[in-house]
Amino acid sequence: MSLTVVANRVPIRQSDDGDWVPSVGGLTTALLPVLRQRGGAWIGMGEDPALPERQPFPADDPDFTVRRVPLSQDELDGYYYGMANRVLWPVSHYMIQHFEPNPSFMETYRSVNRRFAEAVLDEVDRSDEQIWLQDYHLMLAPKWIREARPDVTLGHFWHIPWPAMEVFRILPWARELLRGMLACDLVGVHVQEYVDNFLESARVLLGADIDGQTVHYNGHTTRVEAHPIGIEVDRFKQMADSDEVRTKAKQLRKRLGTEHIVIGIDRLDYTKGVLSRLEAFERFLENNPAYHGTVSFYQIATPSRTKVDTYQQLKREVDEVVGRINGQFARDNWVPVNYRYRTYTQFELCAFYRAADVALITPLRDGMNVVTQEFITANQNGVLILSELTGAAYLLPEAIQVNPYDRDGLAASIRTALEMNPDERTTRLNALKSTVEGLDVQRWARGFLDALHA
Ligand code: GDG
Repeated sequence: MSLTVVANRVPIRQSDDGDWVPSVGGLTTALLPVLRQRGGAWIGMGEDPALPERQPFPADDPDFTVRRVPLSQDELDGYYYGMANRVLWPVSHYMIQHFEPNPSFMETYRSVNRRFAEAVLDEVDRSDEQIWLQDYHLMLAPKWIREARPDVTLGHFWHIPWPAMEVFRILPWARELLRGMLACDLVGVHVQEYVDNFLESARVLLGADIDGQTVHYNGHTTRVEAHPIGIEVDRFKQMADSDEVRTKAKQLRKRLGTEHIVIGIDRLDYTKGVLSRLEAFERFLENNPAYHGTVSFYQIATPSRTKVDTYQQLKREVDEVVGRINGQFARDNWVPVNYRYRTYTQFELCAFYRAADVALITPLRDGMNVVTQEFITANQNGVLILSELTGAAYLLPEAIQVNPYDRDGLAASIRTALEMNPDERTTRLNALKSTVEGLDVQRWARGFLDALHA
């Protein structure tokens, strides 16, 4: 049975010598082997104008087709920068202060989703086809695909939180968006809380019948299931154990020169809690003078959605807080906060994971958060401080769990982590490692596709 994957982005990029090669990322790694084995297509918006509209892949002996849906600047502004980034993202993360309900965003989102649906219909010709859509960019496409092809199997995986019904209904187009999703046979989310929220949204907003985790609406049935995503565990293990990463980690520890290293690694996004984390570290320094000179906090913030005003504003605020903390606490031989606003390679990230004594992963909301899993896999004896407002928190009870809005609690947890005895560190980290091994991303993809087939 062939497979069509539909995602915002395509899974390939052009290498320096002009070949099309797989891009880096969990989703690509999980799904390319399936597509290569089964054949089919991957449809995405493909921002690179060099990519032909239909690119057989691999070029020399193709197994499947990469199909680009070319978007104009106006389409990109309305569908991606508008509806996806300024409407669906903030509302799903309960951050409605960033929500901009501009009707023209929704209008463009409709037409772009229709173009994705048309591309799917153009690629799909066999009736035993499975179609798997990804994420909040594509809520309406399922409905148009279903109308034209009642026979295909349609799945959708939602990578961010599905918010509580009372928050979801803030969207002026909540019902229309839900109806789009309910054209699917299977909707996947990371954890049971999001399943329950989705079911409640369908029940209250559309009057759908709910039977267990199945929604009956308008003559169609949709199952809603939790399929928590994982990472490429083996590859991260190998990277973390490589000589390159070991050496880099040692160099980093030497360069910082402090007894303890605390890290934070995120896309610079207001949902990731970078600002409140810095403020908690500041509180930790205020409350614990004995630790001055002994702890370095290394925060990597990867540039993200830089065209959106709120992200530019956040960057300015982070710059300011970092300056304030270092201005107040730094000494000639100690800089408390090392802040980097740039992108690193995965090898470099692994060196940070490996060098760290403590990872501070404190989003204000996060669907899952896979940086958590990368740290657990790459690190050898560190402590994880994890926000209880992440999907990951449901799966990882052995982390020190914190409320990211509780500055004092977060500051206190840093001290608890630094003072945890080695046995407890090891016991907790081993338990976390065994959970993360079970979440492997290949297994996630197989699990979802098997459920879709069932
Ligand atoms: C969405 C949901 C859910 C970061 N900086 C660099 C870099 N990264 C990589 C990390 C990690 C990934 O980006 C970020 O993953 P997250 O899970 O933290 O978050 P989102 O991007 O918001 O993803 C999230 C996820 O989908 C999967 O379903 O977990 O909840 O929001 O892999 O390592 N990678 C490289 N350089 C960097 O500088 N190479």
